Amino acid sequence: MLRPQDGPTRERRSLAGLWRFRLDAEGAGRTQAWWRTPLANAMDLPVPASYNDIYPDTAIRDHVGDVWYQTSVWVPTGWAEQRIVLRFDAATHRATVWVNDAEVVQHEGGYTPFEADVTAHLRPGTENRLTVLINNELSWTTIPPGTIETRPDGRRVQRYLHDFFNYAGLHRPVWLYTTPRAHISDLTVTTAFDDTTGIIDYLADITGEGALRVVLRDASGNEVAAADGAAGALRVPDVHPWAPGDGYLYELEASLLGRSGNVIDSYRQAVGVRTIEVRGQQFLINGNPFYFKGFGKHEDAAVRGKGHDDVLMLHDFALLDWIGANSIRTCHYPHAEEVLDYADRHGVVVIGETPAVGLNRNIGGGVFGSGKRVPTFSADAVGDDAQRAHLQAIQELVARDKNHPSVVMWCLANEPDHVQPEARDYFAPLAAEARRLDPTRPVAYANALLAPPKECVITDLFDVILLNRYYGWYFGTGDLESAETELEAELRDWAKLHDKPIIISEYGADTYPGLRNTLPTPWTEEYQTELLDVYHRVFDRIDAVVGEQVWTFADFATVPGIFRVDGNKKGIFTRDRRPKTAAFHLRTRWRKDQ
Ligand code: BDP
Repeated sequence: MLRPQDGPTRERRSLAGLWRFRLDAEGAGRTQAWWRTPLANAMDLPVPASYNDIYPDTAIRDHVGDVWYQTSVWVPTGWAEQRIVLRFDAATHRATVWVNDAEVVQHEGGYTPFEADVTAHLRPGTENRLTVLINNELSWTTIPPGTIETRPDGRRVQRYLHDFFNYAGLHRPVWLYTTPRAHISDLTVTTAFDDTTGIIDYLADITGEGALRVVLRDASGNEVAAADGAAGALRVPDVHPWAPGDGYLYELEASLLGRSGNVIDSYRQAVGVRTIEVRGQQFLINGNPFYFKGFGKHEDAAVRGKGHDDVLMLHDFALLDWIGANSIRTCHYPHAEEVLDYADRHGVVVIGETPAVGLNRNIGGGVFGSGKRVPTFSADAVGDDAQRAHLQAIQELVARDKNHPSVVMWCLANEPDHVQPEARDYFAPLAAEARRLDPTRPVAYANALLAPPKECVITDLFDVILLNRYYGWYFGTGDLESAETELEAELRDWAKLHDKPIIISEYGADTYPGLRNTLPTPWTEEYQTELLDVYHRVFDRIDAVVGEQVWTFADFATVPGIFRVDGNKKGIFTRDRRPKTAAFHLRTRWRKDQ
């Protein structure tokens, strides 16, 4: 799915700003057709942002159900001959959209873009009303799942098994953009090497008539290859590869040409030439073993919630660089496309994750259950509908991110039940679909410690083993000696059982900033630092370990709970991005070879 862009044949208009907003707990707006008139009794709300934390009002923060957004847009008369598209980069978790009186699109899933051709519904030269109904409910048919509890007083409360606050709203930019009527509708690029020559295979989808021509330019703007046809291969001698820490990008300009050679449409696609391969217990980028250093990371910040913000994004990347991280996992959902663009340009490696988190009735809010197993994959919990939603989430993630060189692997789920035999039937078609859609990237899921390695029924469906481990925290709290021996024994088991690379995709400890002790006791800054040391000693002794991603980059919001002190405090940075002691420690380790 192509991102909107400005260019000789296209124009883009951001709809960021203050919109009108209204809660609708009773769902009255659907029957009263609120999209037909200016939204009554509305308040201001910024887009993009989560709506939850803008006002000090629990009715908004904890709202369950429908909310309405509305704005008005002027469409210039100059757009009359163009095809006009309305695009939402994300609407969490589902949306219905009207332009003036017409419903133009519905979308399910809170973290991938969707769009509608609104040419027939917009009136150029006038002001147009744009209304969005957003619903934040999670159920056993949604990804991520959840359940709604009705309290004795009639209040509906959203429950869910994942450990981050259920922020909702228009989290990412909203665009109106134009394309010519005949246009390039999709582009797919994959890359390979023939010795020092880069090979770029491209495939364009075209709507309407026209001939396709592509030109590839290097980062200085020099043309290095060209081809004609909707599909083909470009060869670049002495190619400059994209590599971790070296985000070198070429630009592929695709032009749709009319009979006389006139340019009907043109689209520019950044291309990083690189390969990914899993060989035995190694993860190779461009044929070189790669070791992941970094974090599982949320999109989360005070006030804006999960709202995308370039200021915060840049600051986070600056901190990743400062600490010597080379990679992130986009926990626990696809992050904004701006994040991937930045990662492409700066050589940051990304594990792209779907929103399939909490598919496990034996873990709640990051906390493990009593040991008595409850089935997750069943008709009354995660069943066929959820699997269909999960499949759609995978398809939309790959469609959105397939061309990003920074994305080196798909993580299809975080901590699902991996022991229940039905997990295999659930995951086999999902892994197969991810491979079919994208044969160039490995697939994985992040494993929680529910059972010893040999009891996992799904590892062989995947290419890389991602392990989220909490020895010394949830298991053997405070006992770092046992943590060291148990972690090592378990990792050696995995390495013996499977000829696959292992990444520790989560490890860490809640740490209250400023809480210090001469003895490392849980919640202190000393304990976080020592726990990381213990894990690092073990990782360094096991060759199959090809990466360490600490949980987590920064403290983040969760539902209230006795295990959470104003949110999850496993951040190496606080929620306002100040370093805890462990940050300096990690910096020493991660920067030692740089
Ligand atoms: C893991 C989850 C993560 C949680 C973390 C924790 O993958 O989402 O936040 O534990 O408990 O189980 O801190």
